[in-house]
Amino acid sequence: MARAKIALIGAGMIGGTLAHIAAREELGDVILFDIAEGTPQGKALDIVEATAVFGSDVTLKGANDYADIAGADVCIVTAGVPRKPGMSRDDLIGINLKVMKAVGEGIKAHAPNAFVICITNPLDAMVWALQKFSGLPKEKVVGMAGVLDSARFAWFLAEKTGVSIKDINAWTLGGHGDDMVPMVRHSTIGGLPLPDAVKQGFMTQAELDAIVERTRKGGGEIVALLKTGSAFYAPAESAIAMARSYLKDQKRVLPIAAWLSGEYGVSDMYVGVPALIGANGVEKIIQFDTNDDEKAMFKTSVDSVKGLIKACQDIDGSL
Ligand code: TXD
Repeated sequence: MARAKIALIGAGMIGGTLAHIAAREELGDVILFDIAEGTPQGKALDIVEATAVFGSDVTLKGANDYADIAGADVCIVTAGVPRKPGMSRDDLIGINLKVMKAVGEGIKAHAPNAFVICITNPLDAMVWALQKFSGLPKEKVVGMAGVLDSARFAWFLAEKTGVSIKDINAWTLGGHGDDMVPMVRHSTIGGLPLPDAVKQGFMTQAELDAIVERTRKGGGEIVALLKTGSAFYAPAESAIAMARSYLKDQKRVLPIAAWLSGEYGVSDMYVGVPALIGANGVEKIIQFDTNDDEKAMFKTSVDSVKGLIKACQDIDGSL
């Protein structure tokens, strides 16, 4: 069987890290695409030389022409500009919407059968625009944010309680903004829902509240430390988990930005929900039961995504 072809659109910090992980894992042959000349070629050459050391039978190639992504099985999109300190994700909207138009048209022309994972911020609006610009089926276009936000939530819980990260299952839903919804009742430590973990003394309620708050601001915490860009290791790992589930038909249930048609009371937009990813793309949306508080938080988050979509429509009349 031929090796999978993975096209990485954007060869910046996340794009390069994605290429490195995909190569180490022998997930498939990698095309690293960017408008910057030299960067994708240089990174591809650097990583392909490393395959001699870690022994992976994959090829990597840098590209500035969309023709090189032809027939890709997976496209992971990081093209655009990242946040600088003091910038909100929404400030990026004008610049990155234009980038999504170019990328969507490139994918439509050269890789219409791909499973597309958008990472570019503001995520929930950019994945929506990318689906429109590319015209690909909605179950084949998804956004990565929830896996990352949930990973941060899980790690903060592991650090606080001293329980192995392997035995923590954390979920965040909603949009990828500071009003995302960490699902306290549905997240577990060793199978115990977090409210029960508090009762059993793993942490205090105040400590749990602080972790929820830190999760919401997790992206900004890294931006403030790095000063010249945003997180890239954990975002890349998160997108690879999604690509792997598609390519290997693993049918993992992951929190992703998925197109909703009535689930969670939301229609015709992308928001973070648990979804099963298999060989057909998004095969099922999993619906958590939500109480009034959770519903209200989810609605606030959905409303801010609606605001971003409206801003996109104001900028580009074709949307
Ligand atoms: O959870 C999440 N979804 C995120 C999202 C977590 C972290 C970062 N998140 C966002 O990912 C971030 O706000 C950015 O919008 C993207 C990519 O972040 P990265 O850190 O990789 O940004 P870089 O290093 O600036 O890389 C972007 C590359 C850079 O090489 C540009 O030359 C290229 O994108 N670029 C383009 N490539 C192709 N086509 C076009 N039009 C283009 N414009 C810029």
